[in-house]
Amino acid sequence: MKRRSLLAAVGALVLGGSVARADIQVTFTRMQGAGENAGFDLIRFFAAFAPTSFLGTPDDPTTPQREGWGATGLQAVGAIMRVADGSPPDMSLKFRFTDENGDGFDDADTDSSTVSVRTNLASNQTLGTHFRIGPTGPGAWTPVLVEPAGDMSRTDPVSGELVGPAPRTTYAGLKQWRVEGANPNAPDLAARTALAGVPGAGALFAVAVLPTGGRACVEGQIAANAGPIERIETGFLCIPDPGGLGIIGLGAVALTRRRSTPSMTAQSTL
Ligand SMILES: [Ca+2]
Ligand SMILES: [Ca+2]
Ligand SMILES: [Ca+2]
Repeated sequence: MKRRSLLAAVGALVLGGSVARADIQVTFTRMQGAGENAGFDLIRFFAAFAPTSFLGTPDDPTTPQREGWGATGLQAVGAIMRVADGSPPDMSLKFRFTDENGDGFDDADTDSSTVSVRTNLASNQTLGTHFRIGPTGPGAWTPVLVEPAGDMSRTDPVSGELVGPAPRTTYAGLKQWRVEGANPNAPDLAARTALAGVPGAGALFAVAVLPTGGRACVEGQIAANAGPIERIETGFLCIPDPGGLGIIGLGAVALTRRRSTPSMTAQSTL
């Protein structure tokens, strides 16, 4: 089967809302960058589940069967993001660099904590590639793994000299990276929406910034604050497909339930 017909088939399934009982529906939008991101595209990944889905419906304790999980928000993601195979060889993900820990050396803002709003038009100028669910701050977004390591600069306390490679070096020319994290105290309530499955609806959890026309792939796991961990499967397609649905700038990502677990864990494992 050609890729394009595969994509069409998956798109039809997801839009039909019946992909193997996937409660979390992942969609993306693609926008042109401006300002610092001129010459780049921003692909935003969203996750959503309907209030009436198995995930969003509470369990009725008076019945023996489980009616639903009663999840209220998106909480955790563990995923790899990469630029699609077949991209031009020099194509890589673009990160935002600012000095976040005040040591005089730029850090890679891998959670976009230095951009206040991540979904408005203005953020097209400033966002870098990142993963994040919900707000940052104490008890909020907590990445437990960022790979490659070294997104934050370290300096010698005596000499003030940089210890190890600079984040600007480590995060230059990256074609693939990985994050696992959760928002234990502030799940993103935007994920529970009647618009689940509509491109751009729900909670933003990842952004890929890459040269105009590039394609990004995200694969891994995602979970709400109750119910099973679900699997993100864009690996065999990557998006947006320039010859397929991606050409209109909107699309849907296939997502299927992989296994049932009684409760969310803060640290999902790939
Ligand atoms: Ca019940
Ligand atoms: Ca720094
Ligand atoms: Ca940051």
